[in-house]
Amino acid sequence: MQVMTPQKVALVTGITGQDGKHLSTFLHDKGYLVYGFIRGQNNPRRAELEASHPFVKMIEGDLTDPTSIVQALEVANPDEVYNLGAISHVGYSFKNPSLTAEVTGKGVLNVLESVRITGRAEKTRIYQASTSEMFGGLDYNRPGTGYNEDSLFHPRSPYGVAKLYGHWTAKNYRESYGMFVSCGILFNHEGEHRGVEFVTRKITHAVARIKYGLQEYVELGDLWPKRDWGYAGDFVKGMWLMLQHTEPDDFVLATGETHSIEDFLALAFAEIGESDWRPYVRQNPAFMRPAEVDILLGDPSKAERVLGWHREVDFPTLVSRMVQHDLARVGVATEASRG
Ligand code: NAP
Ligand code: G4F
Repeated sequence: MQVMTPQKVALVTGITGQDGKHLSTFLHDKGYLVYGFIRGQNNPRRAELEASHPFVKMIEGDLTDPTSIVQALEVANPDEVYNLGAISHVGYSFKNPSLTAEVTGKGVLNVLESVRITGRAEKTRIYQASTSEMFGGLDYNRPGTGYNEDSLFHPRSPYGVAKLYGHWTAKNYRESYGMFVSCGILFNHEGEHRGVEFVTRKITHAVARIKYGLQEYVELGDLWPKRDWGYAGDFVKGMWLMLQHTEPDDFVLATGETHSIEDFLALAFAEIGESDWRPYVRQNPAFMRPAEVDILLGDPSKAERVLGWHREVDFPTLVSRMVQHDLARVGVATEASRG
């Protein structure tokens, strides 16, 4: 007689975001029933997501509204909750620090407490989307070797501060109630689903439009900061691995390499045959931040050793993939508009 294993159920907040899209596909491919927690009465991203990810069952709610989280838990009754929802743009967080604290910080408390008070503390495993922004880029912890799980935190934005509140709240629920809550301290990860408000996608989108004669240049802020940029598809696998591990814990996911925005520009423009990006870039102070994170470099050795996680996509492949994706997308749209 064949023994059927029950289908696992996941509830993903931030379903319309970059990671929500990658993760829900990954979980669906693994046989999960995926519920997506979606914000707003008439979210403009809902139709797009329904078309690209028809297998996701949507539940409306907001991370600032605990009642809606409780209701989502009652409907989905998940084995795993992935809390990806956040105001995630560092620059925007300086403009709306209070809202960022409510969503990105207190939203984490709302998720944890909702799981606890609905009697799911033992059943439901939780992934919390922590971030390398909590380190702040001041390289006094482990010069040259990269930040790891034991490095000091020194957030440099309202976003980083809110994420640190969420991170410590998650650890507190693990220690106080024995809940399975794991925090992924993820360094920057990018790809074809990245929002155009982030620097990598802003650049690749602009490169494609410049190639098709739709714009002449791109306006950016500071170009010297360095980031440890990986591919989002690799990183969502790491989130899942954290919840399959025997113990809840904190893990850094990173590539172990760091590159400047100028490095990204050079590779992106080379992809369309331009050896010099400078004629196509103008600096605009509007895109500079009151405090900058100079350099982020992560040490993923714990995740590699304990979870068997490894990134697959390297930096040049990431840039090439993003530019080619945008060239194809902008090319199709341009052909269509020209009839
Ligand atoms: P993203 O593309 O900006 O997506 C953020 C998601 O949060 C969107 O689906 C957004 O929904 C949702 N959201 C915003 N406010 C909400 C609210 N009040 N209630 C419910 N949902 C709300 O971010 P991402 O790049 O996928 O990142 C996923 C998570 O990982 C975030 O928590 C981010 O801070 C963290 N993280 C990201 C990186 C990275 O490099 N990507 C690195 C480290 C950590 P709407 O469609 O309604 O706006
Ligand atoms: O692409 P960014 O906006 O990403 P940032 O600030 O590193 O944050 C991202 O990664 C974090 C993990 O480390 C996540 F937690 C966070 O949610 C988000 O996904 O900016 C990268 C760098 C910064 O130094 C910024 O000042 O690019 C610089 N930059 C220069 N010109 C710009 C621009 N950033 C943006 N978004 N837009 C510009 O025009």
